[in-house]
Amino acid sequence: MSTLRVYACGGAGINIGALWKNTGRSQFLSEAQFIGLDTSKNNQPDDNAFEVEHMEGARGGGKDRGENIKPAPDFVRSALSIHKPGDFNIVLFGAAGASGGVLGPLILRELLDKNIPVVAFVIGDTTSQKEIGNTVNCWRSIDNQRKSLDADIVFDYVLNSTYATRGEANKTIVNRLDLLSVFLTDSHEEADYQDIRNALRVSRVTSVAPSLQKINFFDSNADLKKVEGNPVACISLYRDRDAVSADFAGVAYRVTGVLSDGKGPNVDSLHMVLDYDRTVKDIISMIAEQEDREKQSRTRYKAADELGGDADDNGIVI
Ligand SMILES: Nc1nc2c(ncn2[C@@H]2O[C@H](COP(=O)(O)OP(=O)(O)OP(=O)(O)O)[C@@H](O)[C@H]2O)c(=O)[nH]1
Ligand SMILES: [Mg+2]
Repeated sequence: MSTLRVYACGGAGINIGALWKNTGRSQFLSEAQFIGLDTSKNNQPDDNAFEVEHMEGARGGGKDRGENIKPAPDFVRSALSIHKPGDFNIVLFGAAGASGGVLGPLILRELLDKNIPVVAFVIGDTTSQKEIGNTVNCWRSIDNQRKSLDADIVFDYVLNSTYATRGEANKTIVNRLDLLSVFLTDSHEEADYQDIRNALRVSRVTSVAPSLQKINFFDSNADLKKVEGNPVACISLYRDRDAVSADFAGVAYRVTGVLSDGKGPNVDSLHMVLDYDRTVKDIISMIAEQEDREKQSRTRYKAADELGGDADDNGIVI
């Protein structure tokens, strides 16, 4: 049976990693080994769900991506040498802070460089100017891994700002992680390790160019013909071997399998479909929004009014 490693980075990664481990419903969760990475000791996993490696001497990033950038690559390499990657890996991090948004892409870089199967789970936030800027720069950093390593990047992405509360966002995230874990295993009939591995690196086994590929899930109740965007690969798992069918005809790569006995959600079939490049287009719009906000901010926070008064050499007004 394959192994699953979860690298939970920064505050959001650690919070959500613990929430998933403590409340997730997937039977495949028991295969997962969690480890946290952070620059601060102020985010401990609830119920001590897993151990966290802390960057020595650091006291958090304070949403400044430059704060711990120098020691970050060595910190990541050292953590990976102690907490070895699994057969499959999930890197879970928030893009809007500093720590997760830097450590996450660095772990991706290390694993992709060694051709180790990995999925990024990214949590974005566009509430403040700093968060939108960090989210954009985190995505730029992820895309740079695609470019420099010539690798597909498979990811799931939840934008906090589209949910009314953090709790609601977290519920969606845990649900999607549960679904993801159903696919990151070699325990289903027919869909073996290399099948799943190749679905996560489609450019290595087909002629498509590497891209940032967002995961979408569909079950048998969904109208599969309504799949939007530009699907490039899919893994389809069926409850019944005779039900395997030609869903998603025309994608570059597909894997079919039969859901292992009684496991997975109570559906007739479950599909993980990778979209070729739609998220990049969304992020390009986000960059335009970011530039707009910066323009507004330059006017709004241009200069503060002065209070004046005759002061001595220390600036004290008597
Ligand atoms: N959905 C969700 N988002 C979270 C959670 N915790 C933090 N966030 C979001 O993640 C973003 C980044 O915060 P953190 O993950 O705490 O930041 P960090 O990666 O630790 O980085 P620094 O603390 O700046 O070094 C924030 O904008 C929050 O919106 C969480 O439990 N759930
Ligand atoms: Mg933090």
